[in-house]
Amino acid sequence: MMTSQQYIDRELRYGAHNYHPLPVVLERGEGVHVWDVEGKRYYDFLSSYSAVNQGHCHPRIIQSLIDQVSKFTLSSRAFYNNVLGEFEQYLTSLFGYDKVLPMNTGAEAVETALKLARRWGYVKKGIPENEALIVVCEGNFHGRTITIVSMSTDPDSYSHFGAFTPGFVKIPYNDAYVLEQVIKEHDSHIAAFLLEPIQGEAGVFVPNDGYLAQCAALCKKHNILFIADEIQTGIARTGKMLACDHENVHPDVLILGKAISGGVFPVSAVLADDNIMLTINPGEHGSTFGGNPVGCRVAITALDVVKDEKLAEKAQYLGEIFRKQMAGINSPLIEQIRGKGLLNAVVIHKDAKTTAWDICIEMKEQGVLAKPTHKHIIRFSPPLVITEEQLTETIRKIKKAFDKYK
Ligand code: IF1
Repeated sequence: MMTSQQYIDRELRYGAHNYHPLPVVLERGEGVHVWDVEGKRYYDFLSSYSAVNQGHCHPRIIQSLIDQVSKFTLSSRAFYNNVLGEFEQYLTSLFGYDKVLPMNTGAEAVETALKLARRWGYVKKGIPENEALIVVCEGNFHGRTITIVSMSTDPDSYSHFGAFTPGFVKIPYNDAYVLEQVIKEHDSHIAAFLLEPIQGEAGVFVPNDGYLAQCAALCKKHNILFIADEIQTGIARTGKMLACDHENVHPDVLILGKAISGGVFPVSAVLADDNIMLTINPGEHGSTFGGNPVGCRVAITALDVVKDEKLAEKAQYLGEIFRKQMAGINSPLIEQIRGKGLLNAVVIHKDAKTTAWDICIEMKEQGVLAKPTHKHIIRFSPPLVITEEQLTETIRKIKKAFDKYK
């Protein structure tokens, strides 16, 4: 039998070094729990970056995967298949759009939204060819492609990956006034404003109440598409089906990924109404695996689970409890606890000797897995199927980890 260290050494030897994982090797998951190769059980407080909101290996989702893969896996879009239309009808009626365009990963869906916005800008808004601008926010994270890192302000994401895609204007997040100024400056050339309703990678940065609604109103007034990247915040994570729902904002273009399939199969999607979506014609965009029957079937079940198990309501209720109980930990290391629903972060004092990494290692010893973002922030995002008792038990373990560094 191999030890954890041997698995880790093998990955280091043969795999690219594009990640720095916590030293734990997982082999099994069920609901809120994962097990390492030595058989130790952990509470998963990352949920694979909010992809497994429905919990690991949800039996209903796994069953629909098994049923579909036993029957038919891939038609390609050269032919129709009998599941794609059902998925499209389901998604458009659930989120209130005319059309959906299916892709696989988050980055692909973001690329799709950018192409859609530019196309709409040229053929509907009348922006002069090749001059469309898309406004994005400082601190954003939308994925890893060359075009997407061209929007990034994080040197880890973009350094030495140039030349970059032009056509982006970067403004501070959480400041509708700056958006208005930029619109005044470039108005007729701006196709879209793209943002995360809560910035994930930036450290679960929640904007002020009203920010999303103000931005959406400005976009509407100036004929600019409001595009929400809800890849991480969507699918009940923040206490509503979409984070934009907290401010009753209906984005012109909605980007979904991650938990849309319960983390079982890569599925992403872009939603928009006909006047936007139908600006892309046959042969102008697509993907070999996009809209495959396995992903479609899995996503339908994964969304059924979110509704049937009332995961949005649970996230809302348990999020309040989480932030309240965490405030009771009372560690001198903790500067702030912030978040919405079950997307939360603990900010460690920047000048503290103890880092977020140290705390995560100690939490791992206690049987809780979470991952630092930057040096001083820990993200806490358990599967939404967690019970109140399990949440309370985990917070006791988290407290023990912090107490170790008193
Ligand atoms: C990694 C963070 C999470 C995303 C938003 C698009 C994508 C993501 C809002 C791209 C992906 C991931 C990928 C990940 C780390 C991660 C992340 F720390 F960067 F912020 F989730 F918390 N839009 N987020 O959050 O989706 O192409 O990966 O499917 O390891 O790079 P993808």
